[in-house]
Amino acid sequence: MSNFIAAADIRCLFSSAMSKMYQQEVPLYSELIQLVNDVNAHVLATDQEVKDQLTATGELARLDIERHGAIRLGLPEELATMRRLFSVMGMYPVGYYDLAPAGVPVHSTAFRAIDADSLNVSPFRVFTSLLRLELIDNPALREKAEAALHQRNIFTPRVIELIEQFEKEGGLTQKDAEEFVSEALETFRWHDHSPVSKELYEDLHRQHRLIADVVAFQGPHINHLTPRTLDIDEVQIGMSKRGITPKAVVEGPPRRKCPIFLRQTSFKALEEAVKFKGANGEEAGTHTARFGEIEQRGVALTQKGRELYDRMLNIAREKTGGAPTEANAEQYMQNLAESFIDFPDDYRSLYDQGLAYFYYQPNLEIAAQKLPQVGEDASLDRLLDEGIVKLEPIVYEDFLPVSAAGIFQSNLGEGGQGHYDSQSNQAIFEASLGTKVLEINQIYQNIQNESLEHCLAELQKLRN
Ligand code: OOG
Ligand code: NI
Repeated sequence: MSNFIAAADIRCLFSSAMSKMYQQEVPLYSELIQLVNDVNAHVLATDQEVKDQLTATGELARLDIERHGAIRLGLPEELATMRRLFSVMGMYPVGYYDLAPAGVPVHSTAFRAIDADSLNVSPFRVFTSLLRLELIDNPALREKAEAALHQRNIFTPRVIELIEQFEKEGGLTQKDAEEFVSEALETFRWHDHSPVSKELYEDLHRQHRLIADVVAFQGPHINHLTPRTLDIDEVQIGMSKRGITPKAVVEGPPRRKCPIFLRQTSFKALEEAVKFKGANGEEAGTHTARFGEIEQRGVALTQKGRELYDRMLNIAREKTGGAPTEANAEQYMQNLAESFIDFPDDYRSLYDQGLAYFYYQPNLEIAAQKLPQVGEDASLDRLLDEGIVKLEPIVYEDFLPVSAAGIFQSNLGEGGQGHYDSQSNQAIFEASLGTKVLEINQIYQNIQNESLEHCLAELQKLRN
C-alpha cells in the first residue's frame, strides 16, 4: 500500500522551484534562459538530424527543464546530511573531483539520477563541493572558520523530519513531498545578512575567496544554475549582443560535428550587498559569488576516450603556456581546435574505436526486410553495417575537473593561489559523505549494456 510520489517527480518539482527562486534572486539568469530557449528552438527548427537524435534518446522532452546547480559546503556533517536530502529526490553522488591541484581548496561530487528513464524525467544535478579547511595555513584563522561553521545549521528542523520519515517509510506522499521541496529550498537560499564580522570576512577572503563564500554565510546558497543549450557558440555570441559579458574561453573540447563530453561558458559573478555583524549594529560590505553559466552536452566518453581527450587538452594548454587567460583566449581556442584534429568526429568511428558510449536501438523497418538474410548468428558489427541496429549517443551527465576549475577560477577572479600541493583524498571525502561515490563510467556502461539486451530481445521477437 503506497501512495508515494516517485523520487524523479520530487526532483522535478525541486528543480523547477529552485529555478524560480534563482530567477527572482538573479534576474540575469532569467535572461540566459530566454537566450538558450531561442537558440535551442532555432537549432531544432533547422537541424533535423539533431532533433531526430534527441527524440531517439528521449532527451527532447527534458531539454527545457535541464539544468545543473552548484553549492559549496563547510563541514563533513553538512555533506552527510546533504546526501540524505538528495537521496529523497533519487539523486546519488557520482564521481570524485579534486580541485586542489587547480588552486581551489575543495573536493567535490555530483548528485544526480543514475538510470536512463529517471534521467529523462529530470536530469537535474548539483555539483557539490566540500571545503578543505585543513588547507588554511594560518591555524588561528582555521579555528575561527571552524567555529563559525559549527555555529550554523543549514537545514530547517522540518526538512530533517521529512528526510527521516522518508528513510523510515521508503517514500513521501504528494503533500509531504511538496512540503519537503519548500523546506529543502530554504537551504539553498541567498542570505544578505552575514553571521560573521566584516573583519573576519576579510581575513577569510585574503586566505581564499572561496573560504569566505562558505564560512561567512548562513547557508550554501546556490551559486549558479546552468541551462543546457544545443549550440554554445551561438549563446556566447548572443550573450555579448545582450550586453552580458561572457568569460573569454569556452571550457572543454572545441566545436565539433559530434559533440563530446561538455562545453561550458559563464558570465562573471555579481557584486552583491551584504550586511556583516558589527560591534554596534550592522556593517555594510559586498560579496562576489553568484554567476550564470551555460553548457552544451555531447556523448559520454569511455576511459579510453577520456584519456585521449585529456591528452589533446593538455597539448593545447601546453602550447598556450598553461591555463588560458583573457589575454590569450583566441590563441588558445585555435590551439584547441588544432590539437583535437585527430579525435574521430563521426559516431561510428567513436564507437568502433571504443571511445564513447552508445544506446543500441533496433531499426524495425530495416530489420523486417533484412533480418531473414543475415541469419541467427550475425555479429553485432554486421547488424550495424546493415542498419538493422543503430547507435544513438548516450549523453554525458557529469562534469570535467579541468573545466570545473576554470569555472571556479573565472568567478573567483585572477590572482588566487596557483595550486595546493596536498594530495587529493577520495577516502576522506567518502568518509565525510558517509558512502562511496559511484563510478562515472560504470553508469554509462550499464546503460549501454541494458540497451543492447533490450535491442537484441526486440530483434528476437521479430524472428519468432
Ligand atoms: C562549481 C564549479 C563547477 C561546473 O559546471 O563545472 C561547475 C562551483 O563554482 O561551486 O559548476
Ligand atoms: Ni556549473
